[in-house]
Amino acid sequence: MKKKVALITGITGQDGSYLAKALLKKNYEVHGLVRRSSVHKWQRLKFLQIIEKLNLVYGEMSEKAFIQKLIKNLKPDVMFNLAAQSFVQYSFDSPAYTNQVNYDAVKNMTQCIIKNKLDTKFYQASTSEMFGNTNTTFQNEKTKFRPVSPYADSKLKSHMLIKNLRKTKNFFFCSGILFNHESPLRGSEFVTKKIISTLFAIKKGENKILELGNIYAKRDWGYAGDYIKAMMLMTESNRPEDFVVATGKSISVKEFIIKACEYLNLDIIFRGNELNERCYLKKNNKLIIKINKKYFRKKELYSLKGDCEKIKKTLGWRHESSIDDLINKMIDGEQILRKSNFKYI
Ligand code: NAP
Ligand code: F7E
Repeated sequence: MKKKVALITGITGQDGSYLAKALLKKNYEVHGLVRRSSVHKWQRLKFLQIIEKLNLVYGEMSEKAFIQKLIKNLKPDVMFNLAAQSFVQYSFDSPAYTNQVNYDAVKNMTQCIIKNKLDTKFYQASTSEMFGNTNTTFQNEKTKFRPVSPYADSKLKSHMLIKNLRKTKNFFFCSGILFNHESPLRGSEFVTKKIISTLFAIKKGENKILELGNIYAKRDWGYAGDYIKAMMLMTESNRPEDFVVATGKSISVKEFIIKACEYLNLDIIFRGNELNERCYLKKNNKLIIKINKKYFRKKELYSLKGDCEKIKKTLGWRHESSIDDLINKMIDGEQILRKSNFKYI
């Protein structure tokens, strides 16, 4: 039987690499777009031992003609658009670039599918950031969007484009509104990875201080492996729809730290408040965490908690890993990554 062809943009990222592995396991022919850089940044693909099984092509998301030619020639059965300038904080300083990668490229790709009447199922990586600061405890597909960052603005534009094109043009375009999902392969600037890798180093006796911004922000953190399954279910379905993907539980950055320290057996105490809040090891009063203004955002999204009843009922998806499982996986993963000499540079 002919293999199904999948195209992943952002294949070198956290989600792209796990998704590529999962699709290969399902016997897909997997193609991936990678951008050129002066050093290869394919560490995740190497770590997952899948590089040789992939068809990788160099390209830049903002090159309209190139991207359209790639899709037109390959005619993938399914396409996962995961490439993005995905770091919220960076988007405040680079809004135009963020919009180019996160929105203009989506316009170009969907235009190509429509113009060439392709049967390609198109998955768009939407995000809980689009909700912004809502006044609802839980956010679902019906919640009003109030984005607070250029990243969220760009993603919301793509989300609405996908919704409108699905309605008016009748193509298989869908979006997953994914809440934060993490893993040992999470990018090093995101808060969970930053916390786990620094605390792990401190546990190993390294002399490090973790510097953070707003530790009272709350997020609904899930395990990336579970969220990849949701993306696949959405594209395997017969009907294109948008779905919220979340765990339904939310904790603060500070609570995440406390849980990680429990798992690492680090006995800690917090003292002080606001910019002077600090965290010490109880046994020797050693400072291990302090607040640094530079990690605060121009506008903060204070709290998110997802209601994913729709995907549970419609596609039977549910998360398997709890927040505690996620933290355990990230800490155990840190050990494995260190042993295999995994580095992001
Ligand atoms: P990630 O680790 O930051 O990966 C982003 C990917 O996009 C990388 O492969 C990156 O390439 C690629 N990319 C960025 N700019 C590009 C450009 N101009 N041209 C070509 N490729 C480019 O992100 P992730 O966490 O896997 O997230 C995947 C997608 O889901 C993103 O669209 C993100 O916005 C969205 N999302 C993520 C979460 C989450 O919690 N993880 C939640 C909701 C939505 P390099 O490796 O070369 O940098
Ligand atoms: O921040 C606070 C920060 O950068 C989480 C992306 O995948 O998920 C991610 O976006 C929270 C924020 O993730 C630091 O202010 C405190 O409130 O890990 P983050 P994010 O901004 O939620 C969404 C769903 C996406 O779509 C995005 O692509 O933690 N925080 N101190 C900090 N954050 C960072 N990065 N660094 C700190 O030192």
